[in-house]
Amino acid sequence: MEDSRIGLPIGTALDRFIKRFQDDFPYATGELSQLLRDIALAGKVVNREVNKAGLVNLSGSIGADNVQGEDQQKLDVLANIRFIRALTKGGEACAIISEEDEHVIDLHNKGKYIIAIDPLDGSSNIDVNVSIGTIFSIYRRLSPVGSPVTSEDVLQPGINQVAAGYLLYGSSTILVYTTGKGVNGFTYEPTLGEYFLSHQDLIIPEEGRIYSINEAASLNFSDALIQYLNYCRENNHTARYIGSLVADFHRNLLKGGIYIYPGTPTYPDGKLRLMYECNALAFVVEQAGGKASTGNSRVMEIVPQEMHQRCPLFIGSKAMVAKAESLH
Ligand code: AHM
Ligand code: MG
Repeated sequence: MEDSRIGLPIGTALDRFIKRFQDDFPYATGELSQLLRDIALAGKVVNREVNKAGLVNLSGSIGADNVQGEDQQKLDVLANIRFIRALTKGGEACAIISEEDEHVIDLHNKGKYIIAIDPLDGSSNIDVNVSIGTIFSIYRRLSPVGSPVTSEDVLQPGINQVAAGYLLYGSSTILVYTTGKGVNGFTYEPTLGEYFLSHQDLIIPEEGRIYSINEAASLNFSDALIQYLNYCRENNHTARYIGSLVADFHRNLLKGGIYIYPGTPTYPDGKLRLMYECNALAFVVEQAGGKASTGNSRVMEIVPQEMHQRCPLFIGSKAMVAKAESLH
């Protein structure tokens, strides 16, 4: 069995992997490791809820809108509760930004870390048994520990992330994350209740054939984007669009491809949220050798003005994103 760059083989339990990574940092106190464990644990709980949703009346809408004006699903709300509870308990996080909460959740404690999270992404796919996911970013706070959390702590650019990743609740459940030393994926084994290293040192193919975009919106696409999509069609590419960002991203990460959610004249910043959707996947893709762009500039360099800010996204194989960018 081949060893990963970190020196652990396929099948290594997540906990052992996290511990090994922590040992690489002589002064690490284990808080980041604990946060990753907390996210993994909440992921197990959400995985269980997602799997039984059709049986226990967890499908469907709760009949209210979230801060984005979007219809909240029961599982959106439940996943939000599960993750916030898990991130609050350990005391490592001092604040949480969630897609489901209008304001920053200030935990008023001595935690060092800020978490931005989309607890359940692609929620329009819940009721139809299509893959959905959780996306998370972790930042170190800038102001002194113990003082009130400031807007500078919260509104940090993606380049400041110390860890980021996602859980994909799909045909199997997988946790993929980076701490800035490559990307690794851990498949969940439900009968053992444990994640095991299954995808080590993930590298996205530099060139790919898959393009993922909601083409129904093409009447509002820029000339540059229409030109890029024509280029894809003329060059033997293939279209795949699930409508769950995590699932579309994960497929393209493994196979090579580009995911695009553009700005349009009506919605110049597109639909996706910078702080808990775009930045996390941008960190993962860059660590895997890929690229994440707004069409003009690097996603991770944007300094957020507000926590629910949106951002156009071109993400995936480096050559494909560069080609799309070159036409803009
Ligand atoms: P959500 O956070 O409300 O689930 O919205 C984000 C989702 C992404 O997962 C997906 O890629 C996109 O919205 C699909 O949007 P559209 O239906 O406009 O193509
Ligand atoms: Mg979302």
